[in-house]
Amino acid sequence: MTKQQFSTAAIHAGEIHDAQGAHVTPIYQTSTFTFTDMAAVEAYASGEANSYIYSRGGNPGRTALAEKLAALEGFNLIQQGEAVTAEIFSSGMAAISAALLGVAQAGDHVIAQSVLYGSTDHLVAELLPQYGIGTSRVPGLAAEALIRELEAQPNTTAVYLETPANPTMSLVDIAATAEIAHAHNARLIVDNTFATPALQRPLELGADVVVHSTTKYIGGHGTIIGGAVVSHDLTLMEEKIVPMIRYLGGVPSPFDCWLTNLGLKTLPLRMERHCANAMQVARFLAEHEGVTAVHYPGLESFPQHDLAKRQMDDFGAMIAFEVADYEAATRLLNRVQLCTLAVSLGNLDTLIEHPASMTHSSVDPEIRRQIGISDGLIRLSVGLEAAEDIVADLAQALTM
Ligand code: LCS
Repeated sequence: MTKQQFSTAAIHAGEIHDAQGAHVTPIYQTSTFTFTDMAAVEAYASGEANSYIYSRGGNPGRTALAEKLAALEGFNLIQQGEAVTAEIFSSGMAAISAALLGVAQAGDHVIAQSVLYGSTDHLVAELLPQYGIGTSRVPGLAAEALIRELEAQPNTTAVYLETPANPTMSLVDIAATAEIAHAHNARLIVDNTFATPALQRPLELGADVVVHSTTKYIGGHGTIIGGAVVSHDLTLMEEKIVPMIRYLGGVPSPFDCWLTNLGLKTLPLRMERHCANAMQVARFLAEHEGVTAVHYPGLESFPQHDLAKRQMDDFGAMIAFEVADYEAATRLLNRVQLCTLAVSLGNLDTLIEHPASMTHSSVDPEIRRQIGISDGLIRLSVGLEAAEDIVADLAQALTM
């Protein structure tokens, strides 16, 4: 694959050019769709005509976005003749819960890595067990420990991971984990929100299902909440994932799909600048005496830098770094001016936050300490401003 072909797919895949000649996929702001007569109803009911009937089940703009995202996540697989499909949800959490409930039912077991986005952590630790799905955690999904846990829990149907993980940036080897999961009849689900398909395509590395919070880089502009499930297991998609949106109803609005589709077109271009800026910011932080550690996969000092080079095309724009303690973090976060103190990530603007009090406040403090979310940990989503301006803002905020 070339970057040019990927960019072309981002712009053109899935686009609707309708009967009126609209150049850009229109917004189909309608809850229901009309049938001309009973013959059209019969054609729909028999599966002969694949028409839209009601926007919870499907909407053309949602289909367009799903096709574009599937074209990118499955870029090389599709070129090799495989089919990849996607379903778009009203939030990343709706997509993640659909994927997990689609792959694991009551009596089954899910194994997840220990570092996860706070709400995913809550879903795995608290909610799934309430519905009869057992869950356990294996730090980093380290191969030997994962195999032991799979043998101890033979009813495991899903292994779940984020890489890079929110917020510590720790990585998991997708190909190696897929192989182990498959050898134990479990599926691998990967949250690809931080990397995006522009930098990492887990399906090509052996994952069965990719999930996204499209709220982040895919939407790209901080205007929507959305999610997606993507897979080359068409039976799983049709029989397990599609019913989750149809019957649980986590449906995105036509306008949100339209905004997300528009954002996704520039993903490859944005990620180039995001990554270049992040590298400059990470190098600055690594040399600053007020910073005790920098966790960025692009730095040679990052313990999993080789893995990052192997499974990612570039290193992304999320950086975690540490200052001495809560007081030092508070000083920095009160002083930033260009960087905005806010949760979420992947926007055009640089966002900065304190995981222990914000995104990961729901994680038990003792577990937070064990998995590396210290009170001095700060998470930065490096935006598209001039890198020099981001560095200058952090430099003034870090002054003692
Ligand atoms: N997966 C990851 C890796 C995330 O970072 C988030 C949200 C989600 C899933 C959930 O997606 P949502 O339902 O919000 O679309 N992460 C957030 C964060 O770090 N700050 O605010 C939200």
